[in-house]
Amino acid sequence: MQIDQATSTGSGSGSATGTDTHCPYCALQCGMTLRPVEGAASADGTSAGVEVAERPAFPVNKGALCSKGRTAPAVLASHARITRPLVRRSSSGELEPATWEEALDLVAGALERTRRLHGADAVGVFGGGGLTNEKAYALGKFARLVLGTSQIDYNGRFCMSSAAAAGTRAFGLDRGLPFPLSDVSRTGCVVLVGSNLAETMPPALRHLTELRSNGGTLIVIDPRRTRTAEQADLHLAPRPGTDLALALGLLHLVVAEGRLDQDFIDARTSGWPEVRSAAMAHWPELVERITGVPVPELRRAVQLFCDPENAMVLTARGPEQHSKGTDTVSAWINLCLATGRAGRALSGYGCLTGQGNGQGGREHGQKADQLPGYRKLDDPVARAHVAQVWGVDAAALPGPGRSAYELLDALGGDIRTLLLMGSNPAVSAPRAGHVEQRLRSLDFLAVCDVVLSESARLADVVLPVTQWAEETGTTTNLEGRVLLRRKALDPPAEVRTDLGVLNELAARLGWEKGFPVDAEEVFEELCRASAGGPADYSGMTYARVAEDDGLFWPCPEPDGAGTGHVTAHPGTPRLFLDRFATPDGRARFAPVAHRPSAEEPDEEYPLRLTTGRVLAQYQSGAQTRRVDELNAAAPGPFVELHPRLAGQLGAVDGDALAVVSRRGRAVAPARVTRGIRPDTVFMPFHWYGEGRANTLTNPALDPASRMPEFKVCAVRVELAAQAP
Ligand SMILES: Nc1nc2c(c(=O)[nH]1)N[C@H]1C(S)=C(S)[C@@H](COP(=O)(O)OP(=O)(O)OC[C@H]3O[C@@H](n4cnc5c(=O)[nH]c(N)nc54)[C@H](O)[C@@H]3O)O[C@H]1N2
Ligand SMILES: Nc1nc2c(c(=O)[nH]1)N[C@H]1C(S)=C(S)[C@@H](COP(=O)(O)OP(=O)(O)OC[C@H]3O[C@@H](n4cnc5c(=O)[nH]c(N)nc54)[C@H](O)[C@@H]3O)O[C@H]1N2
Ligand code: SF4
Ligand SMILES: [Mo]
Repeated sequence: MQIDQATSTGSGSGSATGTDTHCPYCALQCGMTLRPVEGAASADGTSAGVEVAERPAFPVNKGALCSKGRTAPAVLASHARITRPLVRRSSSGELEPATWEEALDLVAGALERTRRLHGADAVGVFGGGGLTNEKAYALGKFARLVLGTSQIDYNGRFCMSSAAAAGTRAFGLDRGLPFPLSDVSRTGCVVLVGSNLAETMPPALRHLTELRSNGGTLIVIDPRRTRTAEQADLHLAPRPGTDLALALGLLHLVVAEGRLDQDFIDARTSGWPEVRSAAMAHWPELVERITGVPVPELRRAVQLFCDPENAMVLTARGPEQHSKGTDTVSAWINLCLATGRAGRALSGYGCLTGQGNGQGGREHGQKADQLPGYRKLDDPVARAHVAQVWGVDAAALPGPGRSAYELLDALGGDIRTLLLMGSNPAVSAPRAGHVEQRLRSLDFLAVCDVVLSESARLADVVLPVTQWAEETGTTTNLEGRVLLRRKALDPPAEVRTDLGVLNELAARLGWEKGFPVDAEEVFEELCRASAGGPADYSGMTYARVAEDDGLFWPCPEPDGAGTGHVTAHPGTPRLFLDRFATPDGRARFAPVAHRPSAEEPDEEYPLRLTTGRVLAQYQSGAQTRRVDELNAAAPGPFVELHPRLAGQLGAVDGDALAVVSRRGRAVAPARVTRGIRPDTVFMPFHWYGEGRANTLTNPALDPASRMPEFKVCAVRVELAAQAP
């Protein structure tokens, strides 16, 4: 395998050879350098012949990496992955190796047949927020043009969609962080709502450590005393699903204690009077009763948040993955607006996006209601613009389709064939037992993946694709910073790129042109398609993105471009400093009130289950469960519970616990800790099998974002077996 030489941008990797690139996993998109190791790829398939070295010049992580990023090359090795197409021939019923010709013909044939027999909307497409911008763009274009289907959505719906909906509602624009992450260390107070950053983005922790050494304070809001909460000046531990009431209670105190920034409210917002009334209805004692957070702690939080000149609220999946996630984020934004902590340097609201391209993946058209450039699919102007870039009539573009869970729920019903690229819903979707059944009931399932995931195992055809280090492409990190991932080594011979797969399928379905294999060519088209949209990339090129540690969108083409006399747009690290992106430039308060979760505890199911992550596993575990070092650190699922609850069950650490919800039953060992509320249990969702957390979760959807309620459902817990 060949290492591309001399691609370093002077990042100070300390190595003459090596390729500067970015981690394949989370939204931090840590910079790293890939270097060849002696002897290149090993004959037994356990090494791909590269190792990760630090890249200290990249500002987001400054060389630091977590164990997942450091060990990512292990998944490049051939024994961890699929290296040949697989097809399920009816004669054997098993997945067997096949040629690309056979595999692609089968997929194209199934897509064509389903369209002919059942109509274009009987074909579904499911994408992922880990796909590069180019792939997300090409997948959306493939669905709308080649397949003509409206039925496309992606796993980002399960991720930050509630924050996106609330951000758009308030600011007219949704970009995870409206400022560079490094600003966090220079504000006065950071409120982290339901983020376990110490495990989910470890290198980001240094910005919080710096904040505190600069005299700032950290408030963490999490039902568990996580590693992140341990760093905090104040930890509030509400019941899962009560953040909306908590935020309203804090706003109530802000009003009651005369902490409003009336000048900011008057000058830069609209809609305050209704929100004020909603807050006044959430007095502290009521909020204590709903959330379980004592009134003195609420008062202390208001003090820490309001005393300094600047402050920030950052939300992650804790408050967002609820059937009221959008309103909950709105409540936190309301708090920022009422105190003037928005639209100013070093103050503001931000969402910590999740997946490697969680931001870009939601901008370029794989979402059910969206066209490239973060445009709306039902906006006639957007349709006309994108149709012109694609060389078709706007009337040819289908309308908006179903959201992720609704799409998965329709499999085997009116959706007969599915193309799955970049997600593993058999593990990660809510009510996963049902979703797995739906996947099995399809006429045809085609999966593009790098490994044989649990979802790929259900497929009729599996197409093996290249990984991060074997291909070039851009991602947009949690700050809205567009980055170039560079190809560092050649893939195994029989593996193709996702872009290559779409190109071949399109050609078989009559589209010889329009689906280039070259990522840079796709990026150029994506930039044109995004021109004038909210997420405008039109002033970007690969060369520009590769310089200066990336470019923040919006980055439009300057006026008079092409004349040779204009300066390129510098990108936009900080948004909203002069005006918000609403028609009148004002941020909009959203009148929201607390409501219960879709499923509250009762006699039969007396406890709340919440779910989340551990440091050493990533998402459905499809990739990280193939890395020995990570499995040693996080070998399997567990049920975290308080000693008091364990005592009631007669359980000790390591005993097998059965967690039962209205959807099903999961079994995993007990992990007893004082760091969790006694009325709540926690399970990580990285595993398949009897410990699969998503067997239990509730697919109740948020009305605005269509986000499922991953973070709370009612369960009972039983002792299944004592530890040997
Ligand atoms: N190690 C690792 N890192 C990852 C990932 C991974 O799978 N593994 N995935 C990446 C992705 S895609 C994402 S989206 C991010 C997610 O990053 P985070 O949002 O930090 O991760 P989670 O563990 O899902 O949830 C965070 C915390 O929310 C708390 N929580 C649960 N219910 C509630 C509630 O009702 N209210 C509040 N306030 N808190 C609650 C949980 O106890 C948990 O500690 O991580 C990214 N980074
Ligand atoms: N209970 C519970 N469930 C959750 C959550 C939770 O907090 N609790 N969080 C939700 C969130 S935030 C998220 S983001 C989802 C994520 O859940 P998934 O969508 O399942 O995410 P991954 O496990 O990252 O799956 C990505 C798949 O695509 C493959 N892949 C990686 N890169 C590429 C590529 O470039 N091309 C192709 N074709 N394939 C690729 C990987 O091998 C893997 O099989 O889970 C959600 N599910
Ligand atoms: S924090 Fe995220 S981007 Fe950084 S090394 Fe870990 S997984 Fe990769
Ligand atoms: Mo996510």
